[in-house]
Amino acid sequence: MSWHVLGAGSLGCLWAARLTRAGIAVQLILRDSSRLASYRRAGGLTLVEQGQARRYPVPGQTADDPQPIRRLLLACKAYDAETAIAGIAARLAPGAELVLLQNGLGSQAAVAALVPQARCIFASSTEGAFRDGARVVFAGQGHTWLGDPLDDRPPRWLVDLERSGIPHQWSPDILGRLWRKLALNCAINPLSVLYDCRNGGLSDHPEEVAALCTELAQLLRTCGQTAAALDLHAEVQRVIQATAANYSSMHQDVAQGRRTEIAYLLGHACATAQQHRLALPHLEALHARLLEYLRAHGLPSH
Ligand code: NAD
Ligand code: KPL
Repeated sequence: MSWHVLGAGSLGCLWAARLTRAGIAVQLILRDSSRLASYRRAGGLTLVEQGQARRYPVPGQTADDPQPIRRLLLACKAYDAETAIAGIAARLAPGAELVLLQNGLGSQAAVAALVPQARCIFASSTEGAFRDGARVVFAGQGHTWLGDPLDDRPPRWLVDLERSGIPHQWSPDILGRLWRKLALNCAINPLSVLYDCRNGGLSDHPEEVAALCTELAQLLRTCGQTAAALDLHAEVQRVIQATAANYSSMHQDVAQGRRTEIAYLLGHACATAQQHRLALPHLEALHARLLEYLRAHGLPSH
């Protein structure tokens, strides 16, 4: 059975290349016919691993292709997810399964509501890849957790990921994982943007980080995510040390003038707190400062 991968960006190409070289059929869905034409002219996608570039002639198509979709990896940004799914919803075969690779929270529920006929599997990944012109560079080994909040039975196609050497694990608590990652991102990424520093630079702002962790842990517990709240501050400090030399993904987006996923990270945290009538003054102030910063830099604040 063929996989469809929607989004020929960093993670989409990384998955498509590994599935293809394991002999698994993949179709890459590109945004429009002009992108499809240039993709075909290039002879497929190019993945760079350990300095070695290799081309994979993965077949491409656009959303209006008539081929039914049974297994889809949604590999776009969180803010594009709903529109992207709406564009292919009519092609989903009965029993179709979707893997939602978006960071943060909010887009997965919105997508699932659009396609109630499909099984939506949520993913949280620590793999790292970036685009370098037309090529995609596999920059950091990592792991992907997959899970379905409505059905904890693992899908049979996990064998495809094993065959493809995609490090993964089925998680019975994928929402807990996504919340924990969201909390880490909320404690680190916005401050790294506002102080324009590498993650290690946050060691100079220990009180601010600690106050955010206290509020984020409170939010997680209020949402019933008690395990995700455990030792959050200690993990944030550990991640700051371990990634001290790196710029956070949000910092990289802002530095390169790209739209951020703020609405699905800090925006989602603040909106959820409001739904629970939970006052989180440090988190709200951080959100307001970040929105203002993005506006001042001409970037979308949603
Ligand atoms: P990306 O911007 O590199 O790729 C997204 C691709 O989707 C782009 O090529 C875009 O044109 C395409 N796209 C958007 N809407 C489309 C549509 N309607 N039809 C067809 N194509 C469409 O993004 P990415 O870095 O691969 O990130 C994807 C998600 O994975 C994000 O939520 C990100 O936070 C998360 N993530 C990324 C990494 C990483 O290292 N890149 C790591 C962990 C998590
Ligand atoms: O995931 C991250 C990111 O930069 O998006 C880390 C390294 C955990 C920092 O929040």
